[in-house]
Amino acid sequence: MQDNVMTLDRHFLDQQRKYPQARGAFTKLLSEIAFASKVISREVNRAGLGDILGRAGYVNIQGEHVQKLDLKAHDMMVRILNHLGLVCGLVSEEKEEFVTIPDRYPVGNYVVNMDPLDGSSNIDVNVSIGTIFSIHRKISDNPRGCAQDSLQAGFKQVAAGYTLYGSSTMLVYTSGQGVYGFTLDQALGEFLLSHKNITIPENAKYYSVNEAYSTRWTPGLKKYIEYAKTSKSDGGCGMSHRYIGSLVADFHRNLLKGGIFLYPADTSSPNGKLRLLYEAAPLAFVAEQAGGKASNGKENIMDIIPSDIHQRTPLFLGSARDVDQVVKYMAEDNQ
Ligand code: AFP
Repeated sequence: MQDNVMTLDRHFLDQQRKYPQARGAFTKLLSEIAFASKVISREVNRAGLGDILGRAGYVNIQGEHVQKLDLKAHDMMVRILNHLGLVCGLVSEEKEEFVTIPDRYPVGNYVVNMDPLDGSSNIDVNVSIGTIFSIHRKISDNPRGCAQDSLQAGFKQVAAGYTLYGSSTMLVYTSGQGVYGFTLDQALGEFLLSHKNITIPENAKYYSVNEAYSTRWTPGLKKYIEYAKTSKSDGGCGMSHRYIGSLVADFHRNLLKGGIFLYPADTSSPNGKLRLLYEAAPLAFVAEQAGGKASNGKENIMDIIPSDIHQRTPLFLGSARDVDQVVKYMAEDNQ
């Protein structure tokens, strides 16, 4: 193997060596999240075999109950995190309450907020989906953690990232020292460094929004989208529109190519659709570390102090200049 091939674990070790006081707990946690992603990736790749192996909600030929893939992804994550002794609890899109680690396992000083399989309505049609994760340090006095540990502002995250299950499986993460992307080599079963120090292009090439909802938008947002279509600021003839409807995939494209992702509030969803703790905040951390920005239209996503573990937020995310621009247009709505 070439000397410059960097596996994820080797990268984590190199990063850890920069901090002599580090004891490796955090590195181990990231490494196990990566392992869980590999397991989920394998399941996602088998998703098309649903009709042959048994559909979710039915019993398969071995007589086992077939779980929906998003619940399965949740269970895989939880099973892996339970054993580590590094995490005291977690918030998952799949569970209403803060999930504590069973008493029979030791606990540690981290909490994980996650969407185990985001974009799950895309699974049946073979469209890219992803896992999103965010890690905080425990702050409560409760030795086994509680919701307070998850309800921290985005700027308190110690690491965040996502795994995209697309034409290849890619893990992208930040721990506040830049953004790194690793592509899964299926034959080796290893994530290999493929994208070092990712920076988001300054000007957005794409705008990503569900335009079907445009009649419910505010005047300021409508004006921004017109601007996006016609802006010649980049010497071009306006931005192109790309929308998959799978947040990780839409964000990942925009991160690499330059773009802005918008999921605004509208007249029927006054707080938007996306979740602050395990969708908006982790991607905001990645975007900021890549030189981009994230806003709810008024406030920086990273500064919002959550009050509910499943809190929703409007989200404007991507190239800095364009996030600033949409915020400026939307300020007109408040005048
Ligand atoms: P599903 O998990 O129901 O597929 O929702 C995906 C998602 O949470 C996010 O990944 C997308 O960006 C967004 O919803 C798409 O929502 P719309 O279908 O309303 O555009």
